[in-house]
Amino acid sequence: MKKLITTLAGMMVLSCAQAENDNPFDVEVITDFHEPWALAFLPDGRMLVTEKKGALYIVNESGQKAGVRGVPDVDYGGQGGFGDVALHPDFEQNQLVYLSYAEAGPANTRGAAVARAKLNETNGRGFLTNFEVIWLQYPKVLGRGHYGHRILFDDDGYLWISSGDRQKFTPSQDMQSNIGKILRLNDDGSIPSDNPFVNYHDQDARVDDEGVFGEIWSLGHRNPLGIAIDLDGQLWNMEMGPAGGDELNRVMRGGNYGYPVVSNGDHYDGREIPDHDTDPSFLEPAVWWTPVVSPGNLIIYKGDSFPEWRGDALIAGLSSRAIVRVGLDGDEAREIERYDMGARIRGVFEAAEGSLWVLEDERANSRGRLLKLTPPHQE
Ligand SMILES: [Ca+2]
Repeated sequence: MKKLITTLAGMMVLSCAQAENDNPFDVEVITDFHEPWALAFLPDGRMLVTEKKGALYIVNESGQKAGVRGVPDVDYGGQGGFGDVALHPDFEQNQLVYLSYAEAGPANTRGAAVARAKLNETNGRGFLTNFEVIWLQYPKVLGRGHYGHRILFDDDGYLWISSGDRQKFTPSQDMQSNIGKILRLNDDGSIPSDNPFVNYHDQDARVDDEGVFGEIWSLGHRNPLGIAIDLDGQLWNMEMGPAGGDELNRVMRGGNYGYPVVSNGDHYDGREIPDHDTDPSFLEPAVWWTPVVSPGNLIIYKGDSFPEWRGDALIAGLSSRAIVRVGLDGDEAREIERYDMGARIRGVFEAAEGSLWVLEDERANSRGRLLKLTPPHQE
């Protein structure tokens, strides 16, 4: 009888907790990290997780971690450090992983880098070999903000990189810089011959044939922290706006999204930036937010565990401390629902079987935890 009462009391506590937080998923705390930034799933269901200070872990589904040796030196500070991790589409054959990170340059400058390396495992110990830098943010500049540096492979094997404006504003419109752009590369870092600006020097006589414009897919971005491909194969990006004006963009080949010329936010020092609707020569966001979401990353949900969410965008929210669900319909998008997570959310990631895994930020009272979200248990 005593045991039954204890169990009932436990159930009451559980149902009270659910009443406070009526999110449509169960949350399991798996483990925690120091400033985790990104997560990628290995074919066997284990995960690679980066920590911003410069560590890479292999983590199993119950939260056991093993450090991976051979990671690059990262320039940790401000928004910089270790960034994203992604697997080559043929990882099972070539064991290649792709990593982004902030790299120190001369005279206190920095820039994002993307490298690939072979992930080896011997007796449960992971280590990287064949390390090769395949992309650099150009130019390296002062400051420690707005690296962007999310990386993504599409179904055709192209490598996408989101490159933030490094808080320098005007390079987002400069075709001889890859800052403030979304870039499309081959898996070895070379430039696909069908990229939109490969022959840009022929189109614009003021530009010589030296430069990075061949990498550029779209421009006029501020700090794109999420890139994802929808069920129709369309690329979307989610970027931090300035004071107001976070943007979800349907990323079009050769598109110019207007930063810093137009934005639905304004400069932090109070100066206005004309809104998007003042200049139709730039592409407008599909959705924008003031007050901001502060995106950590973006995925498009493709699984079956949450069937109503299939095809929707899920945005990890830092200052909004939430996961934001956005419905996509052709070139239209709208926020459907927002799930309060009670912590700054750095990333949301989908496992092969459709469960969702979440990395909290580690700052203020957010604890850097790895969470697993599953459909609620039926009563
Ligand atoms: Ca504005």
